[in-house]
Amino acid sequence: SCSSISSIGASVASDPDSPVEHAKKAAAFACGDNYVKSGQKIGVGSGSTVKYFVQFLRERVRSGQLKDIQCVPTSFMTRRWLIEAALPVVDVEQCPRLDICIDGADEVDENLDLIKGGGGCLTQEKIVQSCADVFVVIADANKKSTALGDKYKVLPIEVVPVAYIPVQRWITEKFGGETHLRISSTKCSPLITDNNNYILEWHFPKDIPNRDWAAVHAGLVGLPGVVETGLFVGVTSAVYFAEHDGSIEVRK
Ligand code: ABF
Repeated sequence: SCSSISSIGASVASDPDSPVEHAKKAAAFACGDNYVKSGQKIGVGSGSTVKYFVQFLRERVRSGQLKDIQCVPTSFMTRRWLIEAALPVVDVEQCPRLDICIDGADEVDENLDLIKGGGGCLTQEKIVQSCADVFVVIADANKKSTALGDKYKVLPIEVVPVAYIPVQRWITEKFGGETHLRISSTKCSPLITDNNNYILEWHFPKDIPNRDWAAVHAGLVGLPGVVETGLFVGVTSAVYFAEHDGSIEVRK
């Protein structure tokens, strides 16, 4: 490998032998075996569960079971993982139509609506998902919730830097709740996304009218300076949940 990025691999949890990590790997491989075929153009999401999906792709390509795939990453780090795995990497400029996209999530409700963006890559994730005919999620079982917000608590929103203060004001005025700027892990500066923007964390009110997340998303992206939200509503075909007893629950 010619990688010079020392942190590759850092997003897989500290103990790769834990039951949870084994379950995440099993879910990623089961999902891959069910959905991925030779010749496909594949959107590859972000996060520690998707890292196992990259491992799946590498193993199946190396064994010759999977041929002629092309992969479109949803983040800088996923792109590095794909390159390190010697998998063919393209982008949506070359491949605006994808057969499938497989990604993680921070929260999955009973309608398979999602909150994403804990890793800050929500805009590219949304673009790649929107290019794909089929979108499937792989997630740890603890991401399941009955109502969005029960688990992850905040909605990540990508915003153009110059607008972050007015957008915070508009969100509170229109929708209530509280919004904070996501700070980088150094705690000295805002987190900068792959698109050179900021992330706002919206602690939204519990009483979203009719839980109409599509309307909330539309209202938010209508605010000047908002680039994208971590709401993925009505786009998920199936979720592969990694249960901690090692089994997999598939919801469609
Ligand atoms: C991406 O990675 C996200 O949208 C979500 O924030 C996160 C999930 O990561 P993990 O699989 O590590 O829980 O898919």
